[in-house]
Amino acid sequence: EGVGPQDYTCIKLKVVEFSPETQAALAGNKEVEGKQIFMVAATLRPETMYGQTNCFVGVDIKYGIFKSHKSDELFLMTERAARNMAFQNLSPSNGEVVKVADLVGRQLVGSQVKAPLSTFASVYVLPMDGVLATKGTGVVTSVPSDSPDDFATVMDLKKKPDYYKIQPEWIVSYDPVPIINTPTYGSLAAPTICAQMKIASQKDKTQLALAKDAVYKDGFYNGVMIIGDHNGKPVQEAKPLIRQELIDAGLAVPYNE
Ligand code: A2H
Repeated sequence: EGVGPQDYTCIKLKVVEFSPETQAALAGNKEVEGKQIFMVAATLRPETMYGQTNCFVGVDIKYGIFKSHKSDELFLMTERAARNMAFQNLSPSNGEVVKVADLVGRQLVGSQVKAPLSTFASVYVLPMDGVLATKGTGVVTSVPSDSPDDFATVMDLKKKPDYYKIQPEWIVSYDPVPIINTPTYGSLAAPTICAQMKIASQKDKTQLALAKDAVYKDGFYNGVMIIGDHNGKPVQEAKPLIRQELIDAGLAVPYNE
Protein backbone atom coordinates (compact mmCIF):
# COMPACT_ATOMS: atom_id res chain seq x y z
CA GLU A 1 0.00 0.00 0.00
CA GLY A 2 1.23 3.48 -0.87
CA VAL A 3 4.26 2.14 -2.73
CA GLY A 4 4.61 3.32 -6.32
CA PRO A 5 1.87 4.28 -8.72
CA GLN A 6 -1.45 2.46 -8.62
CA ASP A 7 -3.45 1.70 -11.78
CA TYR A 8 -7.06 2.13 -10.82
CA THR A 9 -10.24 1.73 -12.77
CA CYS A 10 -12.68 4.47 -11.82
CA ILE A 11 -16.23 3.18 -12.05
CA LYS A 12 -18.95 5.73 -12.83
CA LEU A 13 -22.01 5.17 -10.63
CA LYS A 14 -24.76 7.34 -12.09
CA VAL A 15 -26.87 9.16 -9.54
CA VAL A 16 -30.49 8.03 -9.89
CA GLU A 17 -31.80 9.99 -6.93
CA PHE A 18 -29.91 11.99 -4.34
CA SER A 19 -30.82 11.77 -0.65
CA PRO A 20 -33.12 14.57 0.58
CA GLU A 21 -30.11 16.18 2.35
CA THR A 22 -28.11 16.36 -0.89
CA GLN A 23 -31.13 17.55 -2.87
CA ALA A 24 -31.53 20.38 -0.35
CA ALA A 25 -27.83 21.25 -0.62
CA LEU A 26 -28.04 21.41 -4.43
CA ALA A 27 -31.38 23.24 -4.65
CA GLY A 28 -31.08 26.25 -6.95
CA ASN A 29 -27.60 25.24 -8.18
CA LYS A 30 -27.78 26.06 -11.90
CA GLU A 31 -24.50 24.24 -12.65
CA VAL A 32 -25.97 20.82 -11.84
CA GLU A 33 -29.26 21.31 -13.71
CA GLY A 34 -29.69 19.00 -16.70
CA LYS A 35 -26.35 17.29 -16.07
CA GLN A 36 -25.69 13.63 -15.37
CA ILE A 37 -23.88 13.26 -12.07
CA PHE A 38 -21.64 10.24 -11.39
CA MET A 39 -20.17 9.09 -8.11
CA VAL A 40 -16.70 7.97 -9.19
CA ALA A 41 -15.25 4.96 -7.36
CA ALA A 42 -11.63 3.76 -7.70
CA THR A 43 -11.17 -0.01 -7.80
CA LEU A 44 -8.36 -2.50 -8.39
CA ARG A 45 -10.85 -5.24 -9.27
CA PRO A 46 -13.03 -4.16 -12.21
CA GLU A 47 -13.99 -7.80 -12.87
CA THR A 48 -15.93 -7.84 -9.58
CA MET A 49 -18.36 -5.09 -10.60
CA TYR A 50 -21.10 -7.69 -11.21
CA GLY A 51 -21.22 -8.09 -7.44
CA GLN A 52 -21.80 -4.45 -6.45
CA THR A 53 -24.48 -4.19 -3.74
CA ASN A 54 -23.94 -0.60 -2.56
CA CYS A 55 -21.51 2.30 -2.59
CA PHE A 56 -19.51 3.59 0.40
CA VAL A 57 -18.55 7.10 1.48
CA GLY A 58 -16.86 8.39 4.62
CA VAL A 59 -19.41 10.45 6.57
CA ASP A 60 -16.89 13.14 7.55
CA ILE A 61 -15.11 13.30 4.19
CA LYS A 62 -15.54 16.43 2.07
CA TYR A 63 -16.62 15.79 -1.50
CA GLY A 64 -17.21 18.07 -4.44
CA ILE A 65 -19.06 17.89 -7.72
CA PHE A 66 -16.67 18.73 -10.55
CA LYS A 67 -16.88 19.36 -14.26
CA SER A 68 -15.42 16.43 -16.21
CA HIS A 69 -13.90 15.98 -19.67
CA LYS A 70 -17.47 15.52 -20.98
CA SER A 71 -19.61 18.67 -20.96
CA ASP A 72 -22.82 16.92 -19.89
CA GLU A 73 -21.21 14.81 -17.14
CA LEU A 74 -20.24 15.86 -13.62
CA PHE A 75 -18.02 13.80 -11.28
CA LEU A 76 -18.60 13.53 -7.52
CA MET A 77 -15.39 12.74 -5.58
CA THR A 78 -12.77 14.37 -3.36
CA GLU A 79 -11.06 17.55 -4.51
CA ARG A 80 -7.74 15.74 -4.25
CA ALA A 81 -8.92 13.21 -6.87
CA ALA A 82 -10.30 16.00 -9.06
CA ARG A 83 -6.87 17.69 -9.04
CA ASN A 84 -5.17 14.45 -10.09
CA MET A 85 -7.78 13.80 -12.77
CA ALA A 86 -7.26 17.29 -14.17
CA PHE A 87 -3.81 16.12 -15.30
CA GLN A 88 -5.14 12.87 -16.79
CA ASN A 89 -7.51 14.30 -19.43
CA LEU A 90 -10.53 13.90 -17.14
CA SER A 91 -11.36 17.60 -16.60
CA PRO A 92 -12.49 20.38 -19.00
CA SER A 93 -8.87 21.20 -19.89
CA ASN A 94 -5.41 20.18 -18.72
CA GLY A 95 -4.90 21.08 -15.06
CA GLU A 96 -8.28 22.84 -14.80
CA VAL A 97 -10.41 21.95 -11.76
CA VAL A 98 -13.95 23.36 -11.77
CA LYS A 99 -15.99 22.63 -8.65
CA VAL A 100 -19.71 23.31 -8.89
CA ALA A 101 -20.82 22.11 -5.43
CA ASP A 102 -19.49 21.15 -1.98
CA LEU A 103 -20.91 18.19 -0.07
CA VAL A 104 -20.02 16.12 2.97
CA GLY A 105 -20.27 12.31 3.01
CA ARG A 106 -23.01 12.29 5.66
CA GLN A 107 -25.35 14.13 3.25
CA LEU A 108 -24.86 11.53 0.52
CA VAL A 109 -25.95 8.51 2.57
CA GLY A 110 -29.27 7.14 1.28
CA SER A 111 -28.72 8.36 -2.29
CA GLN A 112 -29.43 5.84 -5.05
CA VAL A 113 -26.95 5.13 -7.83
CA LYS A 114 -26.78 2.87 -10.87
CA ALA A 115 -23.71 0.63 -10.53
CA PRO A 116 -22.44 -0.66 -13.92
CA LEU A 117 -22.75 -4.47 -14.37
CA SER A 118 -24.41 -4.92 -10.97
CA THR A 119 -27.24 -7.44 -10.83
CA PHE A 120 -29.24 -4.80 -8.91
CA ALA A 121 -30.96 -2.07 -10.95
CA SER A 122 -29.79 0.54 -8.44
CA VAL A 123 -27.99 0.48 -5.10
CA TYR A 124 -27.68 2.81 -2.08
CA VAL A 125 -24.88 4.99 -0.80
CA LEU A 126 -23.91 3.87 2.73
CA PRO A 127 -21.31 4.84 5.36
CA MET A 128 -17.97 3.03 5.89
CA ASP A 129 -15.58 3.94 8.71
CA GLY A 130 -12.30 3.20 6.95
CA VAL A 131 -12.68 5.22 3.75
CA LEU A 132 -9.52 7.27 3.30
CA ALA A 133 -9.78 10.79 1.92
CA THR A 134 -6.16 10.40 0.81
CA LYS A 135 -6.65 7.45 -1.53
CA GLY A 136 -8.50 7.06 -4.83
CA THR A 137 -11.60 9.23 -5.08
CA GLY A 138 -12.89 8.79 -1.52
CA VAL A 139 -15.81 6.84 -3.02
CA VAL A 140 -15.60 3.04 -2.67
CA THR A 141 -17.87 0.69 -4.53
CA SER A 142 -18.89 -2.28 -2.42
CA VAL A 143 -18.53 -5.91 -3.46
CA PRO A 144 -19.19 -7.96 -0.31
CA SER A 145 -18.80 -11.30 -2.16
CA ASP A 146 -15.09 -10.65 -2.82
CA SER A 147 -13.95 -7.89 -0.49
CA PRO A 148 -13.67 -8.77 3.22
CA ASP A 149 -13.67 -5.05 4.13
CA ASP A 150 -16.92 -4.53 2.24
CA PHE A 151 -18.52 -7.65 3.69
CA ALA A 152 -17.54 -6.78 7.27
CA THR A 153 -18.94 -3.26 6.84
CA VAL A 154 -22.19 -4.57 5.39
CA MET A 155 -22.51 -6.91 8.42
CA ASP A 156 -22.11 -3.90 10.75
CA LEU A 157 -24.75 -1.94 8.85
CA LYS A 158 -27.22 -4.84 8.93
CA LYS A 159 -26.66 -5.36 12.68
CA LYS A 160 -26.81 -1.70 13.72
CA PRO A 161 -28.76 0.38 11.21
CA ASP A 162 -29.78 2.92 13.88
CA TYR A 163 -26.22 3.42 15.06
CA TYR A 164 -25.10 4.03 11.46
CA LYS A 165 -28.17 6.21 10.79
CA ILE A 166 -29.36 4.18 7.80
CA GLN A 167 -32.68 2.61 6.80
CA PRO A 168 -32.50 -1.24 6.96
CA GLU A 169 -34.14 -1.35 3.50
CA TRP A 170 -31.03 0.25 2.00
CA ILE A 171 -29.05 -2.97 2.61
CA VAL A 172 -31.14 -5.93 3.86
CA SER A 173 -32.25 -7.25 0.47
CA TYR A 174 -28.87 -6.69 -1.23
CA ASP A 175 -27.09 -9.91 -0.31
CA PRO A 176 -23.60 -10.78 -1.65
CA VAL A 177 -23.79 -12.16 -5.21
CA PRO A 178 -21.62 -15.15 -6.27
CA ILE A 179 -19.50 -13.86 -9.18
CA ILE A 180 -16.13 -15.65 -8.95
CA ASN A 181 -15.32 -19.20 -7.90
CA THR A 182 -12.03 -20.13 -6.26
CA PRO A 183 -10.83 -23.56 -5.11
CA THR A 184 -10.00 -22.32 -1.61
CA TYR A 185 -12.97 -20.10 -0.72
CA GLY A 186 -15.77 -21.18 -3.08
CA SER A 187 -18.09 -18.69 -4.76
CA LEU A 188 -18.48 -16.24 -1.85
CA ALA A 189 -14.85 -15.73 -0.89
CA ALA A 190 -15.26 -12.79 1.50
CA PRO A 191 -18.17 -14.20 3.55
CA THR A 192 -16.34 -17.55 3.69
CA ILE A 193 -13.03 -16.17 4.96
CA CYS A 194 -14.77 -13.81 7.40
CA ALA A 195 -16.61 -16.81 8.90
CA GLN A 196 -13.40 -18.90 9.02
CA MET A 197 -11.43 -16.10 10.70
CA LYS A 198 -14.37 -15.06 12.92
CA ILE A 199 -14.33 -11.52 11.55
CA ALA A 200 -17.55 -9.86 12.64
CA SER A 201 -16.97 -6.13 12.08
CA GLN A 202 -15.07 -3.55 10.04
CA LYS A 203 -13.30 -2.77 13.35
CA ASP A 204 -11.38 -6.13 13.18
CA LYS A 205 -8.61 -4.42 11.22
CA THR A 206 -5.68 -6.78 11.77
CA GLN A 207 -7.69 -9.84 10.78
CA LEU A 208 -9.23 -7.99 7.83
CA ALA A 209 -5.81 -7.08 6.44
CA LEU A 210 -4.86 -10.78 6.42
CA ALA A 211 -8.21 -11.83 4.93
CA LYS A 212 -7.98 -9.15 2.22
CA ASP A 213 -4.55 -10.36 1.17
CA ALA A 214 -5.53 -14.04 1.07
CA VAL A 215 -8.75 -13.46 -0.89
CA TYR A 216 -7.15 -10.98 -3.28
CA LYS A 217 -4.34 -13.39 -4.24
CA ASP A 218 -6.61 -16.42 -4.46
CA GLY A 219 -9.17 -14.54 -6.57
CA PHE A 220 -6.55 -13.17 -8.94
CA TYR A 221 -4.49 -16.34 -9.45
CA ASN A 222 -7.11 -19.08 -9.06
CA GLY A 223 -10.48 -17.38 -9.59
CA VAL A 224 -12.85 -18.21 -12.42
CA MET A 225 -15.74 -15.96 -13.50
CA ILE A 226 -19.18 -17.51 -12.91
CA ILE A 227 -21.26 -14.60 -14.22
CA GLY A 228 -21.46 -12.26 -17.20
CA ASP A 229 -20.07 -12.21 -20.72
CA HIS A 230 -16.79 -13.79 -19.57
CA ASN A 231 -18.39 -16.62 -17.60
CA GLY A 232 -15.93 -19.55 -17.38
CA LYS A 233 -12.79 -17.49 -17.97
CA PRO A 234 -10.00 -17.18 -15.41
CA VAL A 235 -10.03 -13.85 -13.55
CA GLN A 236 -6.57 -13.00 -14.90
CA GLU A 237 -7.93 -13.21 -18.43
CA ALA A 238 -11.31 -11.59 -17.78
CA LYS A 239 -10.03 -8.65 -15.75
CA PRO A 240 -8.41 -6.58 -18.55
CA LEU A 241 -11.28 -7.43 -20.92
CA ILE A 242 -13.98 -6.28 -18.51
CA ARG A 243 -11.97 -3.17 -17.66
CA GLN A 244 -11.66 -2.21 -21.33
CA GLU A 245 -15.34 -2.94 -22.03
CA LEU A 246 -16.40 -0.66 -19.18
CA ILE A 247 -14.09 2.07 -20.47
CA ASP A 248 -15.30 1.69 -24.07
CA ALA A 249 -18.94 1.86 -22.89
CA GLY A 250 -18.24 5.15 -21.07
CA LEU A 251 -18.94 3.48 -17.72
CA ALA A 252 -15.38 3.75 -16.38
CA VAL A 253 -12.17 5.75 -16.79
CA PRO A 254 -8.54 4.74 -16.20
CA TYR A 255 -6.97 6.65 -13.31
CA ASN A 256 -3.49 6.57 -11.79
CA GLU A 257 -2.04 7.94 -8.60
B1 A2H B 1 -11.32 -2.54 -4.18
P1 A2H B 1 -5.08 0.05 -2.51
CL1 A2H B 1 -13.87 -6.89 -4.64
N1 A2H B 1 -10.37 4.22 1.14
O1 A2H B 1 -12.46 -2.53 -5.10
C1 A2H B 1 -10.40 2.90 1.45
N2 A2H B 1 -10.46 1.91 0.52
C2 A2H B 1 -10.47 2.30 -0.76
C3 A2H B 1 -10.43 3.65 -1.16
C4 A2H B 1 -10.38 4.63 -0.13
N3 A2H B 1 -10.35 5.94 -0.41
N4 A2H B 1 -10.47 3.71 -2.50
C5 A2H B 1 -10.53 2.46 -2.95
N5 A2H B 1 -10.53 1.58 -1.91
C6 A2H B 1 -10.61 0.11 -1.93
C7 A2H B 1 -13.24 -3.76 -5.02
C8 A2H B 1 -12.35 -4.69 -4.27
C9 A2H B 1 -11.25 -4.02 -3.78
C10 A2H B 1 -12.52 -6.06 -4.07
C11 A2H B 1 -11.55 -6.74 -3.35
C12 A2H B 1 -10.44 -6.06 -2.84
C13 A2H B 1 -10.29 -4.68 -3.05
C14 A2H B 1 -14.56 -3.52 -4.36
N6 A2H B 1 -14.47 -2.76 -3.16
O2 A2H B 1 -9.23 -3.98 -2.57
O3 A2H B 1 -4.77 0.42 -1.09
C15 A2H B 1 -11.14 -0.44 -3.23
O4 A2H B 1 -11.69 -1.72 -3.03
C16 A2H B 1 -8.27 -4.68 -1.81
C17 A2H B 1 -6.87 -4.20 -2.15
O5 A2H B 1 -4.94 1.21 -3.46
C18 A2H B 1 -9.90 -0.69 -4.09
O6 A2H B 1 -10.17 -1.91 -4.79
O7 A2H B 1 -4.36 -1.16 -2.88
C19 A2H B 1 -8.80 -0.85 -3.07
O8 A2H B 1 -9.30 -0.40 -1.80
C20 A2H B 1 -7.56 -0.05 -3.40
O9 A2H B 1 -6.64 -0.33 -2.40
